[in-house]
Amino acid sequence: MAATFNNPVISGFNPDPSVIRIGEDYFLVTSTFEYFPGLPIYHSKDLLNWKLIGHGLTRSSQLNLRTVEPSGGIWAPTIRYHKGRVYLTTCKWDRYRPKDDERIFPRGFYVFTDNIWDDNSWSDPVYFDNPGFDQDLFWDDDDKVYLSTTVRIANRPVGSKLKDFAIHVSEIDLITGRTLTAPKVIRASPHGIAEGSHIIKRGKYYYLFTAEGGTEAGHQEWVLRSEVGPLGPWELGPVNPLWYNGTEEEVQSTGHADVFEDAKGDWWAVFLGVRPRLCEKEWLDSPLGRETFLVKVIWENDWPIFNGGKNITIATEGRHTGQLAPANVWNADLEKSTLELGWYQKHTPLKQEWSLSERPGHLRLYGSCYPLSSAEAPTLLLRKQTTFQQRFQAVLNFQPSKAGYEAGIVVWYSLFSYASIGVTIASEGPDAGKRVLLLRSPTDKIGVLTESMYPLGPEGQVTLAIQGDGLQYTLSYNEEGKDDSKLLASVQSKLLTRSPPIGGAFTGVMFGVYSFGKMEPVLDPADFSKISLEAV
Ligand code: 6LW
Repeated sequence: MAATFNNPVISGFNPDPSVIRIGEDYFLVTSTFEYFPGLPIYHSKDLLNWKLIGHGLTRSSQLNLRTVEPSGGIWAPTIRYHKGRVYLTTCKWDRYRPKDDERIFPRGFYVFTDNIWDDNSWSDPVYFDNPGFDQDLFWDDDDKVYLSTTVRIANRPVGSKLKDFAIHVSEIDLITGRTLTAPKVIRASPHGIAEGSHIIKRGKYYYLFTAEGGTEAGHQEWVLRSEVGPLGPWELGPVNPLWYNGTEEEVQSTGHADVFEDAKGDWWAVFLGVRPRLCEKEWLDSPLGRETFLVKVIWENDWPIFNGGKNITIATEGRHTGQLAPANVWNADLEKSTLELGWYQKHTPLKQEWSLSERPGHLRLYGSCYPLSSAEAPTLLLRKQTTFQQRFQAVLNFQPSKAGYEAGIVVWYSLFSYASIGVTIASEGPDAGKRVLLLRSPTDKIGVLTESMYPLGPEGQVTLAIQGDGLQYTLSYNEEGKDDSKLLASVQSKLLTRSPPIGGAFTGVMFGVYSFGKMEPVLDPADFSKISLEAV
């Protein structure tokens, strides 16, 4: 029997993967949308075990996300390696994609480094001239560079059956990003936007991979090839889509693939997929969002076959073995003076509002004036949920001296959708002036959260916990000196992961610690210790 491994190979919110090989090392990048830092880079030696090693966009000169809506910001990247230099291309939506607004369409850019291991070595952006999203760079044998990207067809004939958004290619001057040849449509699809383009060359053929049918239930991967070059002519493969995972399968919405050769000459593809939850015969969105999958690719008559021509399942056949089980527990390292990799902020922070050195062993937050529902960057540090059954916990030391000062933990989907438990001072009601626990949870109406208060002792630390089981999250707390932990609420995961009223739903659930004051900064530090994420 062929060796099998488990998909996804990178779990939790990690869509639109793109990969390169440098010698025997593989580097993979995924999308980050409204979160900062942007473009996580994962490293692997065996394609199965991936470790986060850094990010491509870590400075506000590279990525200044202000009030961009959910799922705006940084979209599908491509990573490529050419003559010792690594390139990352992407685009930044300053708003979420406005359906018909071409006035603020992004132009895309690349950053580069000669040392992928050093986060600080990535360049500032070099902008392209062509508008579009899902940028891809291809170097031909003569070193000409081609940019492909998805944008609306400029002069689409009225009544055309082809979708309006199509893959366009231009030759560009790489140094300046300037367009040298007018964007040419190389793939327009009759059944959905053509996007997620990646061009590669194998032997005498150029291959164009595209994602079509939208990135949800209809998501598919298509292939074309050309003997001439990136400008075509392109011929459609004999089997298209390459596969299609339907809406009743354990893995769904698969597509947006990047295909590559390993150090031994075998071929593979990474792409995104989701693992919806089946609950009483209803498929519910996965709280983990779009994750990174891997399958083997073989070639027949110079056409690729993914996964032996079979649909994608969690147990996947492939030659690789040696996949390690993911670590069960992650304990935040609070002894260092810098934050570990894997913490994200919503939007680019205006300034640093945390400290790991002021109180050793504690992550100290000085909350800003932005509440969690703010369109700006609140004082909120987030980590991706990585398995369905997972518990996020932290011990909070917080003595608020004023009503409106608050600190706590959150299970987060977007500024419209989250559940939090925090310590604050009640401004009204029976506990006015006293320290209380404040619970916020989503309601049937997206964007509207309910608040409820629970009495708390005047001082002492509180352990806060949020536990997910794939379908719901329970929020609980335990006051210092008390034996039992108290359950505060259960929140259905489907309430959390609904599409926001403005913006999109391309992301996944994260857990986080936060602090904020009501229209003023919090002068009392919120000290978090024993922060952990544990599979349960
Ligand atoms: C990605 C594009 C898409 O760039 O989703 O709906 C975007 N289309 O392919 C974000 O992942």
